[in-house]
Amino acid sequence: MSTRTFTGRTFAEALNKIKAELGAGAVILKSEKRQTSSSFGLGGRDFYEVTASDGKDLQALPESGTEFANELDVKTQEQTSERRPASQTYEMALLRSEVAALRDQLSEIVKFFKYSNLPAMPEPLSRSFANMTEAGIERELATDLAAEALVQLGPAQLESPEQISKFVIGKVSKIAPPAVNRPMLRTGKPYKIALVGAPGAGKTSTLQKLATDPKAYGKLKLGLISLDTHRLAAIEQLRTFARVSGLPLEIIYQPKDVAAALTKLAGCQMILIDTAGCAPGEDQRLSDLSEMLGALEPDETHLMLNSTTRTAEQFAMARRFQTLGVTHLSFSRLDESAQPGSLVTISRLTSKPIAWLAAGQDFLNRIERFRPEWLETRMFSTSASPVDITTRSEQFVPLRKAVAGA
Ligand SMILES: Nc1nc2c(ncn2[C@@H]2O[C@H](COP(=O)(O)OP(=O)(O)OP(=O)(O)O)[C@@H](O)[C@H]2O)c(=O)[nH]1
Ligand SMILES: [Mg+2]
Repeated sequence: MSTRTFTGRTFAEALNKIKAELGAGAVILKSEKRQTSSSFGLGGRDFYEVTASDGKDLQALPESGTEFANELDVKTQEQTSERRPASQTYEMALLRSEVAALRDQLSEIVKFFKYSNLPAMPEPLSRSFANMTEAGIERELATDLAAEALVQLGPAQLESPEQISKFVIGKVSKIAPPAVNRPMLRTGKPYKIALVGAPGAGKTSTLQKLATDPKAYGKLKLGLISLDTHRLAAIEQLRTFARVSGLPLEIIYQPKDVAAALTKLAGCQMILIDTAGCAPGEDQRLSDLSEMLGALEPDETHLMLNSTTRTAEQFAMARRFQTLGVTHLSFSRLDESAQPGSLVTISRLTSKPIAWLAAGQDFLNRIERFRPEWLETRMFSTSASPVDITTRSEQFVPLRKAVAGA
């Protein structure tokens, strides 16, 4: 590394000299404003003294101490792999833990500065930022999105709330993608969808909406399976629904009953599987369910989440159910949720696409596929009503019409 001091009448003049001599990769180490010595008691002239290096050995420094800490960590790990006296090994371990703590602190500091100093934003962008956070998008993500808009949109676009919301939704749809796969309808081998989740998450209601609404699976030849055999009331709830809607229902108590039930429902295009709610701490119930689902081999396993519960709780639930091979997230109670933006956070944290959104206790017109535009309406439109998630009124399947009124 070569270090030199440059002077100039202005800072820019000194900087130009540095660039010319040391190249664009130069690193400023120190700069001072000084005065030439006075002659005959008169004041001297101002000038700038700037010390810079060619930056060759300093590549890691501008990135903060994190890289230095990483490097030191690697080096200390390499050294401890050699045979060393116990006291040295202890010191190395101590040093490593201090480096790790330092690294954590540095990343917290960087985060603090990044997210507490919002860049100055044009008024429409700052309003969009407020809309995002009010709708439950985490503040850090909203800050990142606003900063990206600031850099990527032109001045005219930044004055247009519509252009900003399009930009934000474009980004959000990559972070929380809608489920794009459509069921493969094969003869003799029904497509199976299981709904899992905490007690009261909305599994059975959502299953009923999916089975009833023509925009969901209401037009398909459906069969139902219930694995929720712990409560008599749960069996009765689904039995009544199956009877009124004219759908075949199989209740499975043990994994060995799976094959027979699937044979009975072989003529269906799709089978919807209802499961028992598993609360935190009910590990046995979760592992029983895992065994049942292992035998059923669903094509999709949706984790049902109640959108009105706290994001941290939804995430804890997602972690708990990951052993069941969850493929999608579906949400209930969006009619009661003031912060639908939390969907984005959960989808991002779990890396799972969002499939269905349910909003309300009726079966018809209370379920729809997640689309990023839906979130756009909820976040940026002042007229969006929380209850009104669907607007289309397609013809209801006559066979299941009675259910809607039940
Ligand atoms: N407002 C509103 N209520 C809902 C929604 N989905 C479900 N509910 C209500 O929430 C309660 C629980 O719903 P269920 O569908 O029985 O929940 P579950 O996950 O099957 O519950 P368990 O079988 O006990 O684990 C019921 O009173 C439903 O009517 C929804 O989208 N909006
Ligand atoms: Mg249920």
